[in-house]
Amino acid sequence: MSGFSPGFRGRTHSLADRLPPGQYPTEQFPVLSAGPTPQVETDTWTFAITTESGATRAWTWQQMMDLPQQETVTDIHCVTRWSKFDTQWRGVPVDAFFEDIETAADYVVAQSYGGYTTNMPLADVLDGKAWIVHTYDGYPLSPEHGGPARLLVPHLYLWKSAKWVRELRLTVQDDPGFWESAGYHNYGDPWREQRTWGD
Ligand SMILES: Nc1nc2c(c(=O)[nH]1)N[C@H]1C(S)=C(S)[C@@H](COP(=O)(O)O)O[C@H]1N2
Ligand SMILES: [Mo]
Repeated sequence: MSGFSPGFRGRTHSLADRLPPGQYPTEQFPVLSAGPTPQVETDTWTFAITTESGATRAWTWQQMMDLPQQETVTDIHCVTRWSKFDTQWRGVPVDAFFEDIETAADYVVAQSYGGYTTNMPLADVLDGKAWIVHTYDGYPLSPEHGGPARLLVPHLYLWKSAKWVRELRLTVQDDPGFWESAGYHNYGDPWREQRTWGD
């Protein structure tokens, strides 16, 4: 033990280090939806990427499930101040859908069944930073949490994680989504507490 400074062991495992400013931890998983929960069936589900030139590539549910799947365990942070540690998801890294996509766009707008939209830099959904997830905690993702599949971008506030995701639309110009147009921060980094426009 001697040789370790006081508090060393405690600090290395401190949950406080994982809590962004202004957040509180919760074991619950609140539901936050701007409208009714759309009924999206897997047999008619498609997920598409549309480039800035209008070219579209689409995947059926089975085609999505045939892509390499990944488990991820991550903390999530909602702008309403709750954070949830160690959430477990299964899905496809967004990178896998981009293998044959030709684009020079720098931005993406995620579009959902039901009409919700949210924008972010394209770089923020690539390089292992985002997933299309269909399983939560070992069970099919429930409709109220975005099932059958949602975008998961855990390093940004959870409003960027579009539930019932239908399309990623690539844009040359940044195009604010639903909450971003209503005063939420355009980027939404929880560690810099980017909640609203002025932050
Ligand atoms: N399609 C869609 N996606 C959405 C929303 C929404 O209203 N519609 N709400 C966002 C917000 S504000 C948050 S905090 C999270 C909430 O996800 P949850 O309901 O699974 O907790 O979903 C985000 N994704
Ligand atoms: Mo939110």
